[in-house]
Amino acid sequence: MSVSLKAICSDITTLTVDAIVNAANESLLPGGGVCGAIHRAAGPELARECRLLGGCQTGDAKLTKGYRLPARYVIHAVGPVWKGGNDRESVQLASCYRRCLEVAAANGIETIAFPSISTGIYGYPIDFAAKAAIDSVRAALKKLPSIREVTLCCFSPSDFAVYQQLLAEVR
Ligand code: AR6
Repeated sequence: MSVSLKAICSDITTLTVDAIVNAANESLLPGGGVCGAIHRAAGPELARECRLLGGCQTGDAKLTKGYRLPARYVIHAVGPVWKGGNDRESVQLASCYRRCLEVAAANGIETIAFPSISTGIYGYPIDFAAKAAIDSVRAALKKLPSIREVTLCCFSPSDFAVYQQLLAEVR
């Protein structure tokens, strides 16, 4: 069976999938952007579990429960802060997506939704970020056959258009 990879324009906290990904920071403490929205929707138990994880390095990902979210799990990924593009940002961003899918597969998660990691507060340009995201997800999925569905969840129609365009291009 082939995996479904698609982009949508939505609030990720409303999605009924096995796991949603959080665009977190290295401390894993609640922040703004999608992180703030996820913590608000999940409730205070989420921050309590995050505090026990001892942080997370940029490019890596850690799993918690989803608490009051429709999603059963949250995978907290730490994207790079954009510093102009010559500081391994693309390697670190690709690593985030790959690590989330590896953590998902290791925990029996078959359906997962990603926000556009690093493209808000961390300032990563959307077109570069979307390309790194799609390339990394496609490469990782080849090695992780248990993942059935990957949703790239955009928050703005303009970001959605960028993802749609890239997904439509020949692989
Ligand atoms: N659903 C889907 N996407 C969303 C939502 C939502 N409810 N809200 C925002 N976005 P950002 P970063 C999009 O800033 O750049 C936090 O403080 C948003 O439009 O959330 O990785 C963390 O704790 C953008 O496209 O994450 C870190 O300190 C994307 O989510 C820092 O921000 C990511 O924007 C991480 O910054």
